[in-house]
Amino acid sequence: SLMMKPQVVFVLGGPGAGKGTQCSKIVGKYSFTHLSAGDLLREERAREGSEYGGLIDTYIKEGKIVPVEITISLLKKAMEDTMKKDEQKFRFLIDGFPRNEDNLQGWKKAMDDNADVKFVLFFDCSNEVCINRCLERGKNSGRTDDNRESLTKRIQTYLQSTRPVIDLYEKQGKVRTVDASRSVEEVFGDVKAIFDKEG
Ligand code: UP5
Ligand code: MG
Repeated sequence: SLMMKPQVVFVLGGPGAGKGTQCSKIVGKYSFTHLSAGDLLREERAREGSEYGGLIDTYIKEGKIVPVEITISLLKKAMEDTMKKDEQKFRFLIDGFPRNEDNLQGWKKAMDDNADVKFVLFFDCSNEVCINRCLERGKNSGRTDDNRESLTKRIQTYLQSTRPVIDLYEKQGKVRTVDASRSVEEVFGDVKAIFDKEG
């Protein structure tokens, strides 16, 4: 087919590091489509008739990582739908994925031949700043995991399962790290420099 092969930037970082915030800003300036794996899972949880709603709900509250078959099917469908509507839209920011070895294997199996991962944008932020941002947001986010109990688990999962994924990409020279503990505009300054350079 004449469709372009999807180009992907994975966006990783702890809970509340600012992945979603920065992705919105990137989309405003560069031609990317933002797909947040967490948002897609929350939508699927809310969808009437979803057979995974209950499972997703439990995993999110527990800060655990949902089995990759579910996440990949949502990501794949979102990418396909985007490209079907507008074939110029083949560049994606995939936010909050891959988070563990299972995610990595699932991506390899389903997507390695179907998409190119250009680099991994890593928002580096201390656990303390991450927790405080999420607690602050939790005052009115309605997210079931923006509370101390869930946050402790989210941080634990991040350190145990997601950091090793970032380390793996680091060894391949694929990680672009940004100090995410600064203001939104300062962080975006570094992000712009990366996207201007990578094209
Ligand atoms: N904020 C942002 N940037 C700031 C800055 N520079 N200075 C001050 N404040 C800043 O930001 C968080 C809050 O901080 C906001 O209030 C923002 O205004 C402020 P946000 O941009 O939302 O950060 P983000 O990194 O996107 O935080 P998020 O909570 O979304 O990260 P998580 O990775 O925890 O959440 P996600 O939605 O990706 O995943 C949720 C759960 O879904 C996971 O725990 C897991 O259970 C499940 N999941 C899977 O199982 N598999 C997946 O593949 C993905 C998710
Ligand atoms: Mg987010």
